[in-house]
Amino acid sequence: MKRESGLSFDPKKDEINGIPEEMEFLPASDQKKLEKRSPKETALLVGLILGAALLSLMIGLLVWHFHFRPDNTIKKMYNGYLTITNKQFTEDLEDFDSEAFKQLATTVEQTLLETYMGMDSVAPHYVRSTVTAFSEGSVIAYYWLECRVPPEGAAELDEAIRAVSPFSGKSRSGGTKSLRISDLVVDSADPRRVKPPKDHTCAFDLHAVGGEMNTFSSPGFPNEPYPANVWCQWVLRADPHHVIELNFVTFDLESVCHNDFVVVYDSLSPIEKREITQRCGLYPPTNAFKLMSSRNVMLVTLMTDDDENYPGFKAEFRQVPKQRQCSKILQGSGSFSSPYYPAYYPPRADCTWVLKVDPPNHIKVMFNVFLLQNPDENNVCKDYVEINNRRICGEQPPMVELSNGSEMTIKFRSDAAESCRGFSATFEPYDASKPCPEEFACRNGRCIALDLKCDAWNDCGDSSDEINCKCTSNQFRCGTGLCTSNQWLCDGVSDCGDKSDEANCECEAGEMRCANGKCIPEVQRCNLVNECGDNSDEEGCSNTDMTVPCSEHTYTCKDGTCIRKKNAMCDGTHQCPDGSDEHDCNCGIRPYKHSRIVGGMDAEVGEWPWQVSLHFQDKGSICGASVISTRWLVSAAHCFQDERTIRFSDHTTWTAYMGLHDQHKLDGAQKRRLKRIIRHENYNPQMFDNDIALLELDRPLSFTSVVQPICLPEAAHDFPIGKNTWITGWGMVHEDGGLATVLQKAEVRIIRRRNCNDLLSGTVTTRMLCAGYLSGGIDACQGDSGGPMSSVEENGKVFLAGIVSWGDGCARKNKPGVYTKVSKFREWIKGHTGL
Ligand code: 4AZ
Repeated sequence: MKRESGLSFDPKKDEINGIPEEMEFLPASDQKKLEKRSPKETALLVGLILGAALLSLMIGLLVWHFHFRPDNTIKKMYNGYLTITNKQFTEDLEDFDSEAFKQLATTVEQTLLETYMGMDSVAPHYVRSTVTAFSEGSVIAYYWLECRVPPEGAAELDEAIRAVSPFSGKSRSGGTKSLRISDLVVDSADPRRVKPPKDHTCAFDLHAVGGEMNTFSSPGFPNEPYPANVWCQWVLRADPHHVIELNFVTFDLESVCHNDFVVVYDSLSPIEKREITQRCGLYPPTNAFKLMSSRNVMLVTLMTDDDENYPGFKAEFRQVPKQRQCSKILQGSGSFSSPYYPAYYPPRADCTWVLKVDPPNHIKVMFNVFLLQNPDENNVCKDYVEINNRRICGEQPPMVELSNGSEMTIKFRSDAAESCRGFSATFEPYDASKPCPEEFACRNGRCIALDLKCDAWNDCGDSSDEINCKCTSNQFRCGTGLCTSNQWLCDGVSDCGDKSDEANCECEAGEMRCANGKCIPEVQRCNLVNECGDNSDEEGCSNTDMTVPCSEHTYTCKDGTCIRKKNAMCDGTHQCPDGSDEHDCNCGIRPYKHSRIVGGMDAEVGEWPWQVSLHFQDKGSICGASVISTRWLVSAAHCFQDERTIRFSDHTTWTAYMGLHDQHKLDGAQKRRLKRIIRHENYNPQMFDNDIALLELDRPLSFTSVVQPICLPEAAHDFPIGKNTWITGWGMVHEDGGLATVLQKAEVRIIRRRNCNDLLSGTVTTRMLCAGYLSGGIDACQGDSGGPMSSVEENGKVFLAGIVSWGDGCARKNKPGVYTKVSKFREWIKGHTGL
């Protein structure tokens, strides 16, 4: 190996007659003695002196080289695995203390050394490789590779190492033993994720037993938090021809993944290309994740930093026989799904389904759940379903696909990393000449009632029911050719889809026109918030001073100054000179992580931790409420309005349940009685105006992962028209249906009050908010009253925008739900509770 030290010593250079030029001779003190020395002796003496000088120079150089020379190289770690095709896996290769392990590891390490040292681009930087494990198939060897390289050469080395395929197809001889090697995968490793190969602390080898469930957990679980700065790993193994199913039963780590995290690999090498998932934070039992390996090994790693240690995790795993074939021919009708659904699909899945029905019928395929990995930055699907020559990935709402004949082929592929929940689908034959008997056939395969065609609502989901319609006199023709109701013109929401219903609108007094046609309050110009959506309200602003004269569009700080940014409270940035906009912000937090699945459906445990169920006597849940502090709830006044024989206003008749998910499991909830009910003094039982009440609890609550307070909006907090918010409750699931047992959630859009009043005969006051879908179908209903309308703000904090109040029936077309506008009651709440 050649090393450039920067200094060199060449004895031939600068010498005069074999003596270095810089060498001086001492003056002779005793001429006689000198004269007595023979020339031979003198030469010997000079030679000795010279030799000693040379030796000390060499030693000095060596000492400098190894101790003091600045090392300008960095350590680079790689990990990978390779397949040895001419060896058979034996059980003792699982044990790194066994002779078999040591012998084969030495041979593989020797082979790796020869290979890397044989590569010009790698050899100068190679330090060592270490085999860490073996697994079945024939034998897979997992290893670390360590290099040292100057920083500027690191990228080149990465490239060279990634490109290594020196073994493929070739036989290499390692002394007397020869290894036939194929399938080499290697990649650079994040230095933080590098556990020294010989570090066996917090390292576990677990082999699944029969079909039994095996458990393991993070150190200390559940009695104490996991330790700081640990690097733990669990090697999970199954018998041949099996795969591993891993389920995290409890999962509670720090919420910032950069600090503490768990990574699961479809390999025994912690190689990024084989990463199934990386997780941190807190997961509710309703969002537990079950992962599958593609072979009979899996690696789980836990890394923690030096602060904020959480309880950790408990996991279960078992072996399941490997699905030999996921490809199938299916006849008539039936269902199919991604492998192991609803567990996450395994990496490297490759399935083809051929569906056949009796001709002349065609095939209708309905995907009910569709959750695949998102496409990459170039919009290319990494995992996908291929149907009708299209590759579909990511998260999709329920969708229908139609065949062109009586046979159809559907493919599913997953890559080697990052799996997801998968999909589930059903199929059936249909008569292509009459795809929807007595109904309208949407282009996307849906069937809808005939009277929904050309009603200015996108009932199909793909707008195919609103194409080629004649717009009536109360309808507007969009740029897209669709018709929309005149009343949605200029309401700040693009109903047409191309904003043509929002162009050429007159703005009201005190409003400004954005470049995209939207109207916003003039005072929102230059407030550092992009209210227009196209940033035109924030362009050309010179005045960056946030303090302005107070108005209903400004935020008032504790010190009395006002700032332009309306929704400044708890938005995560300090704007008030006194910092008061970020005080008291311990609210609107959801400790649990939730899945991406949305829609009008079951909530997850802890998804709405401020939701309260109010039980009246033994009649069960009849109203909802929201937690706003350890002692106070907010609800609707009309829930506490006496009827002829029933005293709803009597606080002793009510029980409040917090942290409740399922009405059949009251035991797990925090149960409180009411000490006091404060109905708004101006509550109007005829008009439902001022429909708000405060409930004081008999005992304070404890905040947990399923019980948390929601943030109260300031008087000037703006929930803009068109914003999507969430409503939740155990109310009736249909207008004349039964109550829900599991908490339900639905997403509704805020509607302009003027438009809402047109639909609800002018009964919507300024203390009310309208929300819903005018096409109907999604709404709050009886039993949801008093419950929260939750608005998730930009920084993820959740604010109580409204309280479920009233409506004309439930989920009817053109009859949005009406909610108490909480911001109007901020001072009233403060006056009664001090909050
Ligand atoms: C109710 O009776 C009720 N569609 C609440 C909300 C709505 C309708 C009725 C809104 O409590």
